[in-house]
Amino acid sequence: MDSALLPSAKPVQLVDPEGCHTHDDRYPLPDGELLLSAYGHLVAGRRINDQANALVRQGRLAVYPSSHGQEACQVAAAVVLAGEDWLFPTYRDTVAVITRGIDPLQVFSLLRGDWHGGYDPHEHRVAPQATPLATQLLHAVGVGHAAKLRGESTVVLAMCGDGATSEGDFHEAMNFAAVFHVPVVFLIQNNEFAISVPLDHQTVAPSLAHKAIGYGMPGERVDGNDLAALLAVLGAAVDRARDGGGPSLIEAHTYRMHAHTNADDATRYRSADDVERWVPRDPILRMRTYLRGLTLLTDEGEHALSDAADSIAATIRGGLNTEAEVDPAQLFEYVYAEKTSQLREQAEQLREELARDAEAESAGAGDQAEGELR
Ligand SMILES: Cc1ncc(C[n+]2csc(CCOP(=O)(O)OP(=O)(O)O)c2C)c(N)n1
Ligand SMILES: [Mg+2]
Repeated sequence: MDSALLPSAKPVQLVDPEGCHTHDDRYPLPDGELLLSAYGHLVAGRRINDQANALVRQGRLAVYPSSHGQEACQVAAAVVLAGEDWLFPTYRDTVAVITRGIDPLQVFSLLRGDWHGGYDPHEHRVAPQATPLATQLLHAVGVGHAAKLRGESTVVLAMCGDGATSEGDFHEAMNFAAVFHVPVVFLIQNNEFAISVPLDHQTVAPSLAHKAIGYGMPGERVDGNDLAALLAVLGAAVDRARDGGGPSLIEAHTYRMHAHTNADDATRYRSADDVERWVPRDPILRMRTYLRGLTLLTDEGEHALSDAADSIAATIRGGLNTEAEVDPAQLFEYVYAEKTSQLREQAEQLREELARDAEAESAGAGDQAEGELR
C-alpha cells in the first residue's frame, strides 16, 4: 500500500528528446489536439522569455527571472487547470500566468516596478507571483482547504523550485495538505539550482518526489522538458484531487538554461558544458519533431504559431515602451480601508504642493512666452 506513494524509479517520459513516443503503462499520451494547442503556448512562452530578457537590457524591466528551457512546465501547469481552479505561481512562473490567460502587460507591470502593479488574482484565479520562497504553498493549501469545506470542486496547483523545498513553509504546507486531504497538486520545478546552490547541497533524498511518502501523499517524477508527460502526469494528479483523492507532489526534472536573473552571473558556479548538455533536451525541439512526424504540425501551422508569438511580444514591447502614467495621490489610497488622520493630512499636503508646483510652472511658462514676445 505505502509503496504506491513512491515515485517511479525514472522520471515519467512520453516523448523523448529525439521526438519519439516512449510508452508508459500508467500514462496514456495526451491527444494530438491538446498537444498541438499546448505546443503553441510553448512557442509563445519562449518568445515571451526572449522578449523580457531584451527589455531588461533596455532598462524597461527591472528584473526578469527567465523560464527559458522550463516552458513545458510553465505551459502544462496552466493548461491542466479548469476555469474554477487556482494557480499559485512563483516569480519565475510568468509564462504560466500568461498561459492561464492574464494580460501580459498586467503581469509585467510588477516586474517593471510599477507600484500597485500586477493583476487581479480573483479574475483569473491566479495568486500573485510569490518572491518569498514557499510562502505561496501555504496560501495554496488554505485556498484548497476552504474550497473543500465549501463543497466546491476547485483544485489548486502550487508551484515552487527545488530550493524552496528546504523552507519550513514547504513542509508545513505538505503536511497540512496530507492530513486534511486538501485538493492540491504541488509542482516542484527542479531546475538543479537555487541561484548558485546546486541540488546536492539542498537534499540527499533519492529525489524530491520521494519526500511525498513521508507526509502520506503520492509522489511522482516527470521529465520536465517533456510537455506530453507533464500534461499526462499533472492532468492525472488534478483529476485525482478533484475526485476526492487528496494532494500529490510532482517533481519535474528540468534545467535553468539562463542565469537566476539578470542580476546573477551563472558562469561563476557552472560551466558552459553543463548548460550545453541540456540543449538537445529542449522542450520545444522534441515536441516540434514529434508533431511534425505525425503531420499534426505543418509549415503553415508553424508560421501561424510564430506570428502569434511575435504579436504577443510586440504587445509586450509596445506596452513597456510606453511610460506608465502615475497619479501620486494614489499613494494614500490602498494602505488602509479607511485613511488614518495622518494619511489624510499627508495627502492634503501633497495635493497643495502639487497645485503650487503646477501654478509655478504655468507662471514660468507665461513669463517665458512674454520674454519671447519682447
Ligand atoms: C524566504 C526566502 N529566502 C530567500 C530568498 C532569496 N532567494 C530568491 S530566489 C532563491 C533561490 C530559489 O531557488 P529555487 O527554489 O530552486 O527556485 P528557482 O529560482 O530555481 O526557480 C533565493 C534563495 C527568498 N526570495 N525568500
Ligand atoms: Mg531551482
